[in-house]
Amino acid sequence: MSPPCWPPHIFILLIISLPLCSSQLSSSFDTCSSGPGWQFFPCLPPPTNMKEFMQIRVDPPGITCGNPPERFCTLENPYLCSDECDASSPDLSHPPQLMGDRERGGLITYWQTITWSRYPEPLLANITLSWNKSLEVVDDIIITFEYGRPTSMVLEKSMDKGATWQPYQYYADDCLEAFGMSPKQVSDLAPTNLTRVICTEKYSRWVGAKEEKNVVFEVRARFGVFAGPKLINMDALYIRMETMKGLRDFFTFSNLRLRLLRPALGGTYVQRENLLKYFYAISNIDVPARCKCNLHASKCVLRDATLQCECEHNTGGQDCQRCRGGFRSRSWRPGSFLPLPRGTANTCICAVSGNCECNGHSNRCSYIDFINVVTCVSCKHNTRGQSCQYCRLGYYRNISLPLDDDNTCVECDCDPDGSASPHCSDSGLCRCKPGATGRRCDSCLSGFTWRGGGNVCDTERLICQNGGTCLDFQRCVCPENSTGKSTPRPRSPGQAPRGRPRVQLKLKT
Ligand SMILES: *[C@@H]1O[C@H](CO)[C@@H](O)[C@H](O)[C@H]1NC(C)=O
Ligand SMILES: *[C@@H]1O[C@H](CO)[C@@H](O)[C@H](O)[C@H]1NC(C)=O
Ligand SMILES: *[C@@H]1O[C@H](CO)[C@@H](O)[C@H](O)[C@H]1NC(C)=O
Ligand SMILES: *[C@@H]1O[C@H](CO)[C@@H](O)[C@H](O)[C@H]1NC(C)=O
Ligand SMILES: *[C@@H]1O[C@H](CO)[C@@H](O)[C@H](O)[C@H]1NC(C)=O
Ligand SMILES: [Ca+2]
Repeated sequence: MSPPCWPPHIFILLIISLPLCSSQLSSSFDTCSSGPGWQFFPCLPPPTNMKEFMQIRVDPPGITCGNPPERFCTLENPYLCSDECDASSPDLSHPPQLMGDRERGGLITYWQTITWSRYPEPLLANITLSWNKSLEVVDDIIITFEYGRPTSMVLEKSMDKGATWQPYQYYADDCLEAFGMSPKQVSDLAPTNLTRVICTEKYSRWVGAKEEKNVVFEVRARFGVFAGPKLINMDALYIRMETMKGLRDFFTFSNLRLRLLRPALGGTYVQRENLLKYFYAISNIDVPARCKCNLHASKCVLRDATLQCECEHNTGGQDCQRCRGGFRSRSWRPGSFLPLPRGTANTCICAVSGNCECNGHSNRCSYIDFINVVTCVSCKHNTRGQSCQYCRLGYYRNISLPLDDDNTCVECDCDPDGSASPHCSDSGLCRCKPGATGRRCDSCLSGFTWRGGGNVCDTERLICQNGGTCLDFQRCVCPENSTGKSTPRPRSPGQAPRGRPRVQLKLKT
């Protein structure tokens, strides 16, 4: 079934083998949006390499090489400075988008900066990656440097689309010297201090440019602190995600920034006579993450060039961070992984907030989880239906009045003797017995008279007294000066219907 909804225990494993959700799920796991019980499964969009969607910005202006064209050499061949960067030549330019492109045919493409020719002024560069969407990292962020990794850099993140920033991890060949921090590794972290920001020396030392190109922000190892080194016990991680303050936020970001503070040196000091071999070059940035949808969506789509959760559970907003209109009878909550393994949807529940949901005929509604439907309850003014949009049986719509008018449903008022049913058509026509006619079936077709139980009078029983005569079994025609029981008065409006004086039936007794 689609859309795919990922059961929690394959939260990580998906990234390892990226199976198709639908074929991977056993039948006991259902999708978010269809089938009984859908609302109980944790809804998560699939993990994606978010480099496909990132906006890249580099600072300061002019940091990218090639304008004007420039020669450079590499740390492996420091005296063969014949390579050239030229922004105007497609083959020799190194623009920022080459950090996020898909490389084909083994050809490595990379962004490259100007060289450190202004030494000792520091060679600084910022790379800001923006998604304009809250994301949750699900595996290691890997930045691949060509020609050596920086000896000093900071990875920062923003959770509010760039308004505020915080450090995520420090990297230096000497943490104490560069940042005044003692060097740590993720393996030094315990469950209690997993969200601590550390400085690591693991990715900054010079070991030969070809061998170690990657700078990593370790996500898998952090998950492993709870789930075990092979991430077998993911339940433990989910429980922590729910219960440990700040843990889910730690893995959440909307922007990342790399602050490159000192390039690879290829040795212990800077060779002033050959500054053309110092620069930064990044060929790839992998950001495996998923849209943060607060466990209310199983899909995330690009809409108007912005990632957007396809919210379920009556939620809305880019991150499904609020209840949809009409569903605000209790405050919004994120979905929960607990209880394992199914989690809790924390669906938003309906509330009639104005006249629109129930057409003004009810101020109560009920949400039926099972079929994901909101229904108005106790429709007034003779209405019925999911939004009180129909007339009750025995009533019909007065189409010259708006649907939300109190008098929009008019009683059919079908004649009980002339009609085959008390219900009428949408236009108010009653269904007549043979011989009867009129909207209400309260008249006789010509050639027919009221008979049987409906007869008012007849000649045999001499019901018309004082010289009155029975006309058409319907009424007594009285002599001029005579009134009385058996000389019926014309009925008054609003009483029994016109045309057949029902009251006179009493006379038979
Ligand atoms: C990089 O960003 C930081 C933080 O906003 C700022 O202080 C610094 O000046 C920026 N560096 C460059 C080279 O733009
Ligand atoms: C960022 O996302 C918001 C919310 O979806 C949207 O309104 C805005 O236009 C987006 N901004 C950019 C620059 O794409
Ligand atoms: C985290 O806590 C553990 C155990 O309490 C401790 O050994 C370790 O040094 C701490 N790590 C950091 C980075 O503070
Ligand atoms: C329908 O509504 C109009 C406008 O109020 C009214 O004039 C008319 O009598 C109504 N018709 C019925 C059958 O009640
Ligand atoms: C009614 O009129 C008839 C003749 O026209 C008369 O015989 C009779 O007495 C009158 N009855 C009454 C109650 O006035
Ligand atoms: Ca590339």
